[in-house]
Amino acid sequence: MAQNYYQKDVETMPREEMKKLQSEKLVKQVKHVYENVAYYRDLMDKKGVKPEDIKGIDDLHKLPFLSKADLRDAYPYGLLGKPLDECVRIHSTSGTTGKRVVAFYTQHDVDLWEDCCARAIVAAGGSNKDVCQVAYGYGLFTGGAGLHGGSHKVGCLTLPMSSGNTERQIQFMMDLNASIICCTPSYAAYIGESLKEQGYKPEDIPLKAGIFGAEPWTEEMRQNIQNTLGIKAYDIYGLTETSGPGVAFECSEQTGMHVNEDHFIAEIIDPDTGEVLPDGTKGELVFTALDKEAFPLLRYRTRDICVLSREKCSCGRTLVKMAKPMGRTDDMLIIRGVNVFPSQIETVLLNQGYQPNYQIVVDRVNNTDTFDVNVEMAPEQFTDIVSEILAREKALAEAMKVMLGINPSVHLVAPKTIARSEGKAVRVVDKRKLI
Ligand code: DLL
Repeated sequence: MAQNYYQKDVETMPREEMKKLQSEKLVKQVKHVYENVAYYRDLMDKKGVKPEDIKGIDDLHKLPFLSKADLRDAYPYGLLGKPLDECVRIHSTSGTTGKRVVAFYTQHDVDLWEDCCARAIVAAGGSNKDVCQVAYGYGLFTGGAGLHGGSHKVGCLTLPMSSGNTERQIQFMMDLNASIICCTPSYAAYIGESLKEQGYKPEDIPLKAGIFGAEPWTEEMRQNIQNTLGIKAYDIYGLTETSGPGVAFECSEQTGMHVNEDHFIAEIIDPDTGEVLPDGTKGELVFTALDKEAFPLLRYRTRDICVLSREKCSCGRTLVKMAKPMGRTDDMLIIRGVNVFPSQIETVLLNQGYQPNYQIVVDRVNNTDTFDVNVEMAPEQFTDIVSEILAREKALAEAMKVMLGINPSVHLVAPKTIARSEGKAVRVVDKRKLI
């Protein structure tokens, strides 16, 4: 397959050259941060590190980490690297946990961020011949603005739909021949479901590709979306703290996301000790932003659990690849002493022919954890025969037991009874107040 790049020189840059570029940028960025961000200067001083100690990326490990707690401490202006009159934009995290993060951007920051999103769109086959439907939320959330900007840069005809109003999404998609859609994977699955209900077959749908991210999704979910919409589904990763989507993006190989290493250095660390782990080892993902001016985070701990790989990619990009995040250091549920990731439940459901419409409800009764999984039946799976429902619930619970090591109570519920999400799906309701 012919490969398309948005910025070929950096996307295919030889490793040694990339290391040199990163080193040069890091030295400059550390100086910028030390001189302009008092909060981080204090952290460096406490660790006894001076900007002169950082001579290149081999010295990166000497720098202190920055965490979400620091962002909270410094809220809202404490990490600003530029005066407010040089900033042109604010975005904020939808916050998977805790208090919102507020991020600032100069025009230069917006520009580079949009380049990163443009790389993702081009890698998914996008060009100025495409109509790109942006169905991530617009507003404080970074999804809409990021992909919108990227779509403009590529020259796509941009449909700024924002999320929600599924009927209108479908009408515009069909009438205006949208060929690329950008939204959360759960919303893509929902749009697919709605199209199917309206009698559309994959071959009737003009889409050819989707760029999905902002929440965990499994390979099974990818297959599911690809089949219902008749598209190639590409993953995209990012977080508000690092500008938004586009820190990493998938190419035609669909085996992990290339990190835009000219702008971000990725590290994997042991979340308990902070020790840097070698490529191929699972740990917490840490990013250093090399070019960000207004909100220039160094060694930011994402809490995402991930693996990096430097295996050669058939797309020709030399950028390191990150696997799909495998959970978070903080979203992992511990139920009756067992670690449970929502993605494991999703894998079981999709393997057993269910849609990924489910909700995990955890509670504590008489000092014992309860663990319920409500699973929606698709219309064609629906039955009201009690013995049939009980047998299916039992089969699902057994499959989850094999995957997790503990037994949930599975409840099959009628089609369309679990609230749909236009943004990130609420997969877990944890009623145990453990903290
Ligand atoms: O979710 C930015 C984004 C928008 C990414 C659109 C991709 C597409 P936040 O709201 O700050 O930013 O949430 C960031 O979401 O630390 C991950 O835990 C999770 N996340 C983001 N992308 C993915 C992905 C946006 N592709 C947090 N797979 C991150 C799994 C993801 N998790």
